[in-house]
Amino acid sequence: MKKFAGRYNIICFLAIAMLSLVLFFGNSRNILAAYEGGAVSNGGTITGTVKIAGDAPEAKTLKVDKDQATCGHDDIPSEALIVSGDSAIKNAVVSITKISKGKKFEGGTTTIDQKGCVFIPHVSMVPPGSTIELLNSDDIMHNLHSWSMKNTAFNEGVTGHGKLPKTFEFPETIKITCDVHKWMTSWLIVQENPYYAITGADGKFKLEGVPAGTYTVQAWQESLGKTTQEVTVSAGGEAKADFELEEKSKKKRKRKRK
Ligand SMILES: [Cu+2]
Repeated sequence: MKKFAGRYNIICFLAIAMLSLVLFFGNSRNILAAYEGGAVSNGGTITGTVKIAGDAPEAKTLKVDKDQATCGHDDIPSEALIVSGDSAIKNAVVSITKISKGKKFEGGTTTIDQKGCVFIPHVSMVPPGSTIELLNSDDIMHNLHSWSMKNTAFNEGVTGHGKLPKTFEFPETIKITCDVHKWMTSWLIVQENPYYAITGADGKFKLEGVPAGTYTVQAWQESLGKTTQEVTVSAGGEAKADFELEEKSKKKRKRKRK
């Protein structure tokens, strides 16, 4: 009887283990296969500008209070919100939130550098499954701390002129900081599909090769959050979508007044 129970336990254990494996790999494959890339004939474009609602806030600076021989003695301009004279926002990310099929997903950033105690680029994007070289071009120790939930989080030191390759499997907006120098922040967006753009100083963006259809397009900025709108693209056509993002403090004040 004991022998039978032992065998029964082993069979149950193996069955559960196999089921777990099937569910795990099936599930992760589903996540990775969420977007199907291929040729798009007669795709349209979505263009527009991302601006801040109301007056542009005063530009902020960050205090450099460590390793000044390498990082410099002066305060550095904060990149948390860069607004030009005509309210245009730099480094906003515009993307189609859900699209299952479209153009091939290629490109994306290959490196994020820590140079002069600043992350370069400040905002970047990669397809899921990409490996990025996280570099340290300085001659001092930096740290790489990823505040990720879906991808494996890391918090590791990187020596001067060292590098740390990391792979990002799942779509997620990830804040990366250097815990040695508190002013250093970068944002990596592991984007589900290739329909994204990071705005330049003029706040402008262009999404190309979009199959005809109606989509939810999102504009996101690290300090202001996100907003969405429905955009319809016709075959070979150009759809316009301008976005306005509001400062969180202004939103709160409005809510209180209501
Ligand atoms: Cu650092």
